[in-house]
Amino acid sequence: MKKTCNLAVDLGASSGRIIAGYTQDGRLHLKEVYRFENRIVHKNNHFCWDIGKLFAEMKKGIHQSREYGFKPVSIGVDSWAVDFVLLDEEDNLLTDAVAYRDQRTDGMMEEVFNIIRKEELYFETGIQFQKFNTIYQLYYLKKHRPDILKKAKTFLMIPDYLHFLLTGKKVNEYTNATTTQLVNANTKKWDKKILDKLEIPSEMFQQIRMPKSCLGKLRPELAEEFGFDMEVILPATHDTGSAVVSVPETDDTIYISSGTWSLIGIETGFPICSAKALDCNFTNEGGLDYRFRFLKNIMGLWMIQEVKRNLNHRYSYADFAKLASMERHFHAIVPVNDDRFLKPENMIEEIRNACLENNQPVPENPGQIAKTVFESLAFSYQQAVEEIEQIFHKRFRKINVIGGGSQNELLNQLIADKTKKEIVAGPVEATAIGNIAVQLIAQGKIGSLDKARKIIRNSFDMNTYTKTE
Ligand code: ADP
Ligand code: LRH
Repeated sequence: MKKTCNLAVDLGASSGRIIAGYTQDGRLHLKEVYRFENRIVHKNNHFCWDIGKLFAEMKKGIHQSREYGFKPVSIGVDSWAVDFVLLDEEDNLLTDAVAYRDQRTDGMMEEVFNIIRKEELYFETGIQFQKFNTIYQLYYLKKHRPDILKKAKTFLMIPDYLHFLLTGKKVNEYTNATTTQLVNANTKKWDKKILDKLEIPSEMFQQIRMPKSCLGKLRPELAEEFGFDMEVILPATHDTGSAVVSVPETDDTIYISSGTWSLIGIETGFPICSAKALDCNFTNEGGLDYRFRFLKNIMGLWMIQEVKRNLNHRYSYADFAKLASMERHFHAIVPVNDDRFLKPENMIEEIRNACLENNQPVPENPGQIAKTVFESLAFSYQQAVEEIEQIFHKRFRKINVIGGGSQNELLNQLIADKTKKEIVAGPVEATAIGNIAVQLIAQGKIGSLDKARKIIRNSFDMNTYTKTE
């Protein structure tokens, strides 16, 4: 007999995975049924995501879950934030899924500030300033492709579009919608005032729906193709929103969701839009049960992903951590959050140039390059921790590192050494776990977020690191 499960489709910028989750003996269990590489492709003069491939891979994963002996009862999709597609009146794609690293938004943020004051934008939305936020992507279209905006009838973010392909229902999920910088932090609705000022048509935005909402069953033709039907339930479709669901303790703990990006912050009950928060560029992203993720983006392991690519994938991530740990006496720090590292031609050269310009030793071999990346990230985390503690007038005892990057033992140790805090590493698949937990809450199989966090705490191994003497 097949085993009942919930499916999480977790689309990261570096890989997509379809993970089956089920509870047994009071614990949550996971089985990765399918994983594929995700990357940015060059298309029509822009860097894009291959949205057709993402859907095809997701379908493969669903088929694969049956091969593993599962009977999925529900599914939910999450992905990286800010990116979107527009549909015409016949629901055909009007745009490619242009990726946030594309240069089309260069200069757009400054132009938007000429129309809406930066402070006003922050106090309305609570969202940090990143040049690739959806608001600046849409402003680019308004300026340079008004023909597209004119034809657009529907705005859907990446998981919204995949949910639409699964069900035929068009909605904008709340947690991801907040990352557009177009949702009012107080009303939790699309901010019509901002949209009107920027002359972005507000009619193309859909109803904002909360995580845990059920979108209904699969389109009949898909149910037929799969040979079974299931519910589509909205998780926190922003991957970071799902990941933070998996942070078991939130009171005296700072989290770092460590993947392509490092998202460092805490969970709050309300948005904090103080002058200091603005000054340090912290964001207030919408979360489950109207909680907020007060955090900032740090360039993250994207840097090592690019180094790996530049070296033709000769080394694995585990190799980089090992080679770097052998470079005990090499130390160099680069300002990881500089835009120069967002999409450089060659990451290794960019890191070396930054070292030269900042009077740092220049890394010569893969171990030294990796050491520079990890040490620079740890340094940036330490700065962010200090900012958080200043903003909250409070000292936090622990840091919980979650996501793929939590497997990097060297980085975990560097964070412990720099911040002098206890580091708890895991779970690795925090995002998929959070996605599945929300489906289980929606189905009444887990009572609440707090209960889900307790179950997660008891279900997955976590490693602890403290400062070396
Ligand atoms: P995303 O969801 O953004 O694609 P992940 O959470 O999957 O990111 O994390 C990917 C990162 O995890 C990689 O860039 C890599 O640095 C790190 N990673 C993955 N496997 C290992 C490993 N075995 N050892 C150390 N680091 C790892
Ligand atoms: C991490 C993430 C992050 C966003 C970025 C675009 O995957 O969703 O929270 O800022 O991608």
